[in-house]
This record gives sequence, structure tokens and C-alpha cells, in this order.
Amino acid sequence: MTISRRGFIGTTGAAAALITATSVSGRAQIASLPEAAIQKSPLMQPPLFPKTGPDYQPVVTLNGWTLPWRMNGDWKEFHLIAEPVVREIAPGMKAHLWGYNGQSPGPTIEAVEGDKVRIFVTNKLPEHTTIHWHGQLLPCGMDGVGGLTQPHIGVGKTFVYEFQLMKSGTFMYHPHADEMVQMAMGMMGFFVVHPKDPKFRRVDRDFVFLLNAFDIDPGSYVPKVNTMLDFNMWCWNSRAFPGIDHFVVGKGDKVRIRFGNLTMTNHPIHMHGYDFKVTGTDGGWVDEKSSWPEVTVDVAVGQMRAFEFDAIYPGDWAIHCHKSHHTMNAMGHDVKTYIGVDKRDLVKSIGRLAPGYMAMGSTGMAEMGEMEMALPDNTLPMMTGFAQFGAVEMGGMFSVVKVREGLAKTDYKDPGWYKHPPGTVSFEYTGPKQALNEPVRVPQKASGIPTKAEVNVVKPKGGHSKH
Ligand SMILES: [Cu+2]
Repeated sequence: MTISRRGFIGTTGAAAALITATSVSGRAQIASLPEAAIQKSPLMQPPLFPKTGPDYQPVVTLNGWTLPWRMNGDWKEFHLIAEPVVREIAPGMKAHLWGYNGQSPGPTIEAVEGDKVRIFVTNKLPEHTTIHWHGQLLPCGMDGVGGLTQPHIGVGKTFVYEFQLMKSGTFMYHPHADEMVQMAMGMMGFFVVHPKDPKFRRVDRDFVFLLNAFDIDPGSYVPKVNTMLDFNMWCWNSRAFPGIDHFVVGKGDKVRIRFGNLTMTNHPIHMHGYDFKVTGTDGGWVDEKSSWPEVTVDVAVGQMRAFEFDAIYPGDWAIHCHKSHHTMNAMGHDVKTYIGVDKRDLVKSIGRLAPGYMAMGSTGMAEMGEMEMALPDNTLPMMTGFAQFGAVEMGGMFSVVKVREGLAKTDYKDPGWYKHPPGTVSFEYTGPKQALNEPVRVPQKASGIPTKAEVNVVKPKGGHSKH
């Protein structure tokens, strides 16, 4: 049976029949386990271009890779191994997580609309697991909900999932067994189904990542799995700034960025320098006429979003979660605010009792970005990272979209910092200190709150002073 997109959209009944018909068809072919590729590196691997079957533009997984497959008859076979892994969150910090095939997240699965996929899942965890294929239309018994649609995959066992990919789009996979623990430990992966028609919604670069969060005490390695909201590592693909790969893009490329949220809160993802169109969710493609413009797109828990733009403006454009606490690394939320407080004497006296004591800044926290503080082992600074003009003062869910002229279509190497054309960088004013006619200002305390005496001095001109 040949499958066309038109067929799926037009004949829901036929598609529904197909879902049940494919469930048992390939069982006799299973002769051996496919090799399970393992990835040791936490760095972005080159996209995996298809050597057989329909052409497509493969995705690039930030700090990740795509799982190789083999053909067995007309089935595409993959092998995932659920296992404990060591993941570098950023240089200087490693976490002991659970993942797949050597990394957290697991490898991205890529296939084509209409493909029959057979996914072997071997459980090398210390407890049982399953895999749920988030967003896929499939036979109920392949949905991966432990206890509900299948027995759990016991320790040391291998289970097989078989289904036909009913539509193209953006999906993910994760356990549906002891979910809170297994997702808090980093078990998840991306699943992209490419359109059968290579021209449909084609882009030049297609980036994918999952948002995840961990609660790892400074100096330790294992996430606290019972944390509900107060996480301290806000990650894209289990990496935090400055460990997150940059999005390297050629000027003029058509670019898609897709992401899914498996944390416990929503994330407004904001990209600088462009407006973009939201073109897809885990439910499917947004009709081109209804794709809506944004500069920030919120992604709720358990949702996926895809947006697209034409990379016409060169530069180093920030891309980040807009919740400012999510662009920080390990921080305690019970830190007192000292802005406007002169605490020199206080620090001196505490320093006598606890050498090395440092309080939060009186003028803000920017000094944290430049400070070379002694940190516990295996801990990332709260604000960190340097670029060509100094400290970036970020952490967590932050990266850079680097749009450059003249990149080869397959070039994802870091091109370095953007060379700004002369006269296009914000600069310091060095003229006279006071504008003509500017009224003389009463100096205020560092807190910005004038004293009672000062309030009495400042009398506004005009008609608003009478009560
Ligand atoms: Cu966020």
C-alpha cells in the first residue's frame, strides 16, 4: 500500500485502519538485535543524511546526535538502550543521569512519513521502564504506558515497538514508568518524522532540542528526583550555558528551530534580531496561512513548538528562556537582596568568623559574572560565560544564533564572534556631562529611595503639587 499525505488528510478511516493493520505484520522477520550505537561525546554530531529512501534535510540536535538504523525488509530498525550515563552539563560539571545509548537526552530518532519503524528497547537501568512515543498516532498497545498498554520492560529485558509513521512532524519519546524519577534523571529524546514529499516545508537548517531541568546540589552529581519546582540547572538537552551549542546559520538560509518541554514549568523562548513564524506543534504543522508571528514563544509542559525564519540579518543573536531565573546556574533562592545596602562592615565582621565569606552585591549581581570565586567541585558559576565584549552574565537556558555570510550548507563549526561593521556597535558618550537646560538633580541614596528630607526638597513644577 502506498501512502500519500493527501490520503491521510482526506481519509481518516483508511488511516485508522492502517494503524491497527500494521501492529502484527513484521513479527516473523525479527531475527537479531540491531547494533545499538553509543555516543561518548556531548558535542553536536553532524546531521545524518539519508542514503536510501526519500530525500530529506536531516535535523541537527544541539549537543546531540541522530540514532543510526538498519533496514530489515521494509522495516526501519532502531535500538535504544536505557541506561545510567554520565553527562557533561557544561565544561566543569558532570551529572550522573539516566539516558539512552550513552547520553541524556537519548539520540534523536529520524524517519520518514509512511515508514514502518521497529524500535528495540533494552533496559539496563536498575528498575523497570517503558517508552511512550509522544504525539505519534499508533496502535494503542505500542503507546508505551506501563501497566496500561503493556507490561513494564523489566531489568535486563528487551521489548519491541512496531508502528507505521502516520504523519510528518515534531515528536519526542520518554518513559511512562516511574515517570517522575526517570524524567528527573534525564530520560527523553527527540523524534522527527520528515515529510514524504522532500519539498514540503523544506528548510536549510533544522535544529532540535528538549528543555529539561535538574536539581543537583553544588558539589554533587546525582539530581534530587523529588524536586517539584525549585530546580537549579535549567538545560537544553541536558546542557547549560556556556555548554549549549551555538546555532550556526548561513546568511539567507531558511531555518527551523524545534523544541519540546519536559520540565515542570513553562518556558517563553525568545530569540533576538528576528521575528519568526510559529509553524508547528507536536499536534502537527500549522497551516502556512495561519502561522503566527512572534519574537517569544511560550512552550508549556509536555508541549513542542517549531518556528521558522529567513536568516537575513547577520550577527550574534541571543536566544534564551525569558524567565530570568532560567538563565542562571545553581543558585539558592533564599539569598537576601542587598541592593542599596552598605554592608562593608558586615562582611568584615562575618569574614572574621567565616573566612572567604562573600555577600551579594550592593549594586546588583553583575559582579558575579566576572568573579573568579572558588566554587565547590563539580559546580558551575551562577552567572558566567565571556564573549568579545566581556562577561555575558548568563547561565542555564541561553545560547547564540550565529548568522554568517558564505557558510557551506553543511558547515556547523563555530565561526567565532561576529565582526560588526564599523559604526554599528553601541558606544560610550564622551561629550559634556550635563545637557543644556537639564534641571539640577538632588542626589539620592544608592537604594533609589529618597529620604524624607529629600522628598521635601524636590518640589515638582506645574499644577500637580496642590492636594
Ligand atoms: Cu524557562
